[in-house]
Amino acid sequence: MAGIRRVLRCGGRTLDLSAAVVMGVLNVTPDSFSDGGRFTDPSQAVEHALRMAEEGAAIVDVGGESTRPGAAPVSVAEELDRVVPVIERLAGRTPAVISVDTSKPEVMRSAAAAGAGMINDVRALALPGALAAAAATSCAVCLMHMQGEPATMQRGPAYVDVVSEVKAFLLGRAQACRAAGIPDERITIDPGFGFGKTLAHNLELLRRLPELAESGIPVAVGLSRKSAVASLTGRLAGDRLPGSLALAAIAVLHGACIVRAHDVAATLDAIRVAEAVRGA
Ligand code: 8Y7
Repeated sequence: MAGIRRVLRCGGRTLDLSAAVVMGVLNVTPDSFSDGGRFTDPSQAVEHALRMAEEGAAIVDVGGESTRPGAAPVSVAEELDRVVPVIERLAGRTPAVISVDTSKPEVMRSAAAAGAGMINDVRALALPGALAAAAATSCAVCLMHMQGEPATMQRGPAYVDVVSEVKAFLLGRAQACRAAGIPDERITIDPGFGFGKTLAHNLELLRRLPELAESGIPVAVGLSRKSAVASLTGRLAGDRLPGSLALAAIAVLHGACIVRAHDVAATLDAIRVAEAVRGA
């Protein structure tokens, strides 16, 4: 894993990625599919975020737009209304980096002004104005791959070689970020498990994750409670933790250094085990 960058600049904070970290999921949507971590009341959302930070989350990812397959789009006003009050109340109350899960330039700007240090975009800053909006902040960015759009992405996703296509897309977006003035120290990439991918695609991406990691750009993954876990274990939504932990451990063993997860303490344990096996 030589050549892996070890720091990430997130606004005023610098994250040390020499050991993998957890990004805790905070959904402030009324319709997110996985029940745990869904909060519509801002003070409850803040409490949950602080709890995740106490459990060891280095990042808390605040999302106001559901990207579940088939989810309805959310207006800019509605999304701002959901995430900004939470970010404002969290800022200064936690050492964790506050991430905003959004694709909208207006939300990126307002979230950064409210104290966010990271922008997590499932559309990899591809919406008009998003690249410039992110560049104008000092936030880190997480560029995620998705084939299609949430409403239709699980209808027959297809690739010739899923790993090389995802990798080429992400490296292209990283290059677009650099061209827009976002330095390497602020860029991370994510293959987007479950976003326009069959179970076979997800498994191949996980098996060949070292090919993404060898780019030298820090790799983030989100596998927590996803349908891949249900497919592999036959479990219902509330019973996906063991499968999620196994996938998190494998991802870290294969070079991931940010793990987006709902269950922070348990995921950190899995990461520590995987880090020990991987070696320094
Ligand atoms: C991911 C994500 C979701 C992921 C990154 C869910 C917002 C679906 N998944 N962001 N967001 N990576 N970077 O299951 O895999 O949480 S939403």
